[in-house]
Amino acid sequence: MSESATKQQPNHRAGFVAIVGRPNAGKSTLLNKLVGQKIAIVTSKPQTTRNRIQGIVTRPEGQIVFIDTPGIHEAKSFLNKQMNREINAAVEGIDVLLLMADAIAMQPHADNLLIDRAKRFHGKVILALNKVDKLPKSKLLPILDAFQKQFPFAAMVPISALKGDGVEGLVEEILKLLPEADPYFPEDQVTDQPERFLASEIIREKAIALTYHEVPHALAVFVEKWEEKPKLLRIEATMHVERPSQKKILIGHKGEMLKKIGTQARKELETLLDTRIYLGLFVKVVPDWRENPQHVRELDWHAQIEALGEEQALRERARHEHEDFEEGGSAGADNEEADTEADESEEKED
Ligand SMILES: Nc1nc2c(ncn2[C@@H]2O[C@H](COP(=O)(O)OP(=O)(O)OP(=O)(O)O)[C@@H](O)[C@H]2O)c(=O)[nH]1
Ligand SMILES: [Mg+2]
Repeated sequence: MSESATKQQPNHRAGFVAIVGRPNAGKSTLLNKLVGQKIAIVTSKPQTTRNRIQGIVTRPEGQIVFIDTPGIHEAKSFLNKQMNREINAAVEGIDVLLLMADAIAMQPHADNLLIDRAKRFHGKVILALNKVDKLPKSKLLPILDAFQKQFPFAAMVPISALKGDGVEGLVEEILKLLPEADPYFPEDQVTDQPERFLASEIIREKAIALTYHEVPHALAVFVEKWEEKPKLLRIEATMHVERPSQKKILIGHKGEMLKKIGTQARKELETLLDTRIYLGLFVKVVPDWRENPQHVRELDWHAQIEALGEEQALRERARHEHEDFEEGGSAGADNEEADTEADESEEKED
């Protein structure tokens, strides 16, 4: 990945940085603040982020490609295991590890998980101590001191991801540690996340914020239709939950909750995508989807894009083989590529 995306400057630095921390530490909030727009959803509930997302920060001196990750947690369900795999994938091949700790929710066990991550990484690690806007000043030094004793961080930066305090200082510390390289992305690109996926995430964010109890963790959103017309973008999405009781909460009395989620999501998406939007929302019960590998995989847009790429490559190959055949050859006569998948039938509750 050394191709120049924009013109190179002398001493220009560039590299990849994963933001790792426990659930609710403020990783996605920092990513949004850094890129200057919302690319990752943020809620007050832990374990919101499920996929790794890249956020690209370009400064005259260099470019940092940040990778937001799901919070470090114990893996219980298949979904949780998949989220941990996302963290591992994010840390692979990065230049600097950015550990994020929540200054107002210090937990010894969770912090050990953080330090273990740092120890397993063979490169420079920076600590960002977040939410210092809520921390009494007298407590700051003892916390930093405790972290310094546990691991030799290359830098420790107190920040408020929410307010932006300390965030530019953090960018400077990171840039110092990156190798000299050309930028990886054009300077106006802020994320690698497809708009379709962002839309499903915004819907999920609104639904999580408006509901309670077990709904947030049991919720998955799939965009089924994406039709771009000259003056209107038509989106249809289905929210999957695990139980009829959760479906009831999402729909609400006379459909009021569903309407609220839809309106909030539509308004935000209209601003983000700068177009008028029609948003159709549906709710479906898929019992225990979090334990279903096939279903969990469908949530991963990296896997979806890869599958799409493979599908296209297969189609291309089939087309070429067909052309060869028409030109008189016998290639492709015993093509065994066509793999028929079992029909996935899901329970639908109405
Ligand atoms: N006071 C304060 N709150 C913050 C700050 N940064 C994030 N928060 C809040 O912390 C909560 C969690 O933020 P997220 O950015 O979703 O946290 P996350 O680390 O991405 O969480 P997961 O995706 O669940 O792992 C939200 O309610 C944020 O508004 C901060 O600097 N100060
Ligand atoms: Mg997050």
